[in-house]
Amino acid sequence: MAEQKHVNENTKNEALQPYRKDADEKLTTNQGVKVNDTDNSLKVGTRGPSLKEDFHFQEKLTHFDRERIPERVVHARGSGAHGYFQPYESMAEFTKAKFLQDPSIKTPVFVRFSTVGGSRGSADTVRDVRGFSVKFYTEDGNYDLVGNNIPVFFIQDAIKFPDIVHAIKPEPDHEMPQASTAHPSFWDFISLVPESMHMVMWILSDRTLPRSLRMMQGFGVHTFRWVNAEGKSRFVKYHWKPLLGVHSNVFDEAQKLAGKDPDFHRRDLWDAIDMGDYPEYELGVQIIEESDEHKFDFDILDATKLIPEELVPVRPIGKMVLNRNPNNFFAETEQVAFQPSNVVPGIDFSDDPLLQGRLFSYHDTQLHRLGSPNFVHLPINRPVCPFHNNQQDGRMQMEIKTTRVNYSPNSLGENRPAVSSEAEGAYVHYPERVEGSKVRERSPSFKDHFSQATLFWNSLSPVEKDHLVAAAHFELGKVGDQGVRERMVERFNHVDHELAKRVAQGIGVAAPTQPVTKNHGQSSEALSQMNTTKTAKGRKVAILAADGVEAAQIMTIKQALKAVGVIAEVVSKFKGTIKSAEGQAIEVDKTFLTSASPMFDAVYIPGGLKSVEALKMNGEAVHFINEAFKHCKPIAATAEGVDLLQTSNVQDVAQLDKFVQDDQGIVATPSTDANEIAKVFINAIAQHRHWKRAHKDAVPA
Ligand code: HDE
Repeated sequence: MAEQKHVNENTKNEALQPYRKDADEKLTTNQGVKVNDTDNSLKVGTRGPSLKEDFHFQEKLTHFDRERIPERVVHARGSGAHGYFQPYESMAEFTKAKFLQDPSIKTPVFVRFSTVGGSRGSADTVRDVRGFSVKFYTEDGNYDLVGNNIPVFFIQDAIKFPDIVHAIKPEPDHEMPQASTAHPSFWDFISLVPESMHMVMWILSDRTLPRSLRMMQGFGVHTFRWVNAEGKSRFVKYHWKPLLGVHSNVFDEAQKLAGKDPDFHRRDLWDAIDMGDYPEYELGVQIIEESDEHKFDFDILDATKLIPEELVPVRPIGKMVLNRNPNNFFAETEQVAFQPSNVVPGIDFSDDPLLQGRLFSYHDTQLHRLGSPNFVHLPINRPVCPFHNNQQDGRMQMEIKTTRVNYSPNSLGENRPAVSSEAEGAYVHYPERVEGSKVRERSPSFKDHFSQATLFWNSLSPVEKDHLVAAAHFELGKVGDQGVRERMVERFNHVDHELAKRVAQGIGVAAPTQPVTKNHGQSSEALSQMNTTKTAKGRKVAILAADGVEAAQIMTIKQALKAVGVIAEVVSKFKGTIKSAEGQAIEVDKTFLTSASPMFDAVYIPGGLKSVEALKMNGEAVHFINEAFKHCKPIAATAEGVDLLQTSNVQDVAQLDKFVQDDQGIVATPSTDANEIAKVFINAIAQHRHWKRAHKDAVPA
């Protein structure tokens, strides 16, 4: 893509501008009165009583008392970032949306990633769907694409949303468990609502354990509509693909990370942007002609279905780059208000009953959460184009409207603000023809709840299948009610007989003797993470070291890793510096207390007799290696560093006395020249995990 020439000029949104300090920044009250002491309240004598006239105290405390607003009822925990979107080429053939016309225009965006079930303060790495919301500040108004990292949803009709969310959330009597679906009420609901089975398969898969927000996909989920300048409409499905590939943690790691660093994803995103390693996602669309609406064996209005990429390929249309961290979490990430009903000319809705319900619910929830219809004037929510209307007053009105005319039609104000024609850029809803009787019924075309759940299962690699079954054992293992567990096995039996038998084995339920239906045997490549982009870029390596380490080996590996966008950090017993064999001071980035192997993607152990002897005697260092080994991460060692591997469980799998370059991701050489292993190590990191690793289950880590 050619370097950007032309930035959308309409970016006068304060939230998008960096924070500037006043030259003379003094503490004042909110009235602008300078304050002489903010550490002592005003009292009679030094021992009190305190005085009511202390207006600074009162203002400080009353504001503090009101700092919290209701957290989002779902997706409460989120992380935001600014960036831009740039199309690869004009999409004029398909949509008149202005931000998709000119490849030289960068449209500013604000993105919020989130978990769904947990509270604002819950951990990042819980097993959960991730929200993927993008606000495009286009010259025709704001467009919100509010998606998830899973392409389908639990339910088909929005009226069931409160039910599924109540079932997911902590149980109402004791408010347990936090940020987890591993509890009876969730599985009770799921076992009674078969339409949820496809999404449940995704929930139990590695998709709900992303390694990084930079390494997960996004989906619009619903079928939307695009309309071009001639008024021709087509259906579209949106896909965001991360340029770093789609990668996950293993469940054990994710659980440990929730304690070791509950902000793991937020920190990873922040640090990457801070270092200039900007996360990038390609936007793709599946375009379906209106005449093809009914050609599939599922209904494209049913949000529990995806359109396999084999049937309709994903066409890449542009790229999003996240290049600026927010200045203020509350003002931006917390107050940002997404609404699927925020669309611009050229983008319209389908009749998906789940989408239709969302078009109401988001605006309603923002009114409650942000407390006033004027939330649209908050800097993060304001459009970058001019906006005028006769909406008036309301709590926290931030504009001082200067006209006496606030109705339409009017003659006193020359009938302004005036409506526009479609040719002048007005949004005109697509004139879809509809007819029918009012009914509370589900379309018969929404009836098949299992075929795509089976498609997903068939598409997974053996390792992904193992993870899914283990996740089901964990989740259902926390359900005391035998009836619910039995019903779930029965549901899994509709997906695949083998799957049902494997799940039953781990949860104390008799395995079903017969399949319910024959597995259709179809699969789709795009559904397995095994087929994703493999790159070492964006990964993090721990270098285990102590006094006496060979500094040259550290430097060589660090340089080689840096050249391919991998960060390396020195982990040792104490913070501060260690002294190399050559007498050089080496900065320690993390200690065995402030870090753990789940925070890294790979481990390297440099040589240096004294260093390795000290690490051998340190149980935490040996545990670090064993844990990385168990989680199938690459492990490299040079010179005496190899001896540390001999002390760990790694010795069981690898011939450590000679250079190893195997498919187990263990890279070791007796040589002191770290260059000998750099390339192989980087390749091993790019693989992400080495699932073929033998004996890993036996490792006590
Ligand atoms: Fe949401 N959803 N949702 N949802 N959703 C909310 O809006 C709702 C659905 C999604 O980062 C709420 O501002 C209904 C599907 C994301 O701020 C609420 C239905 C998808 C976010 C709401 C759905 C999503 C939300 C809570 C069924 C993927 C976070 C706070 C019809 C396409 C947005 C808020 C952010 C948030 C309602 C289903 C994604 C209550 C009624 C399907 C990413 O309005």
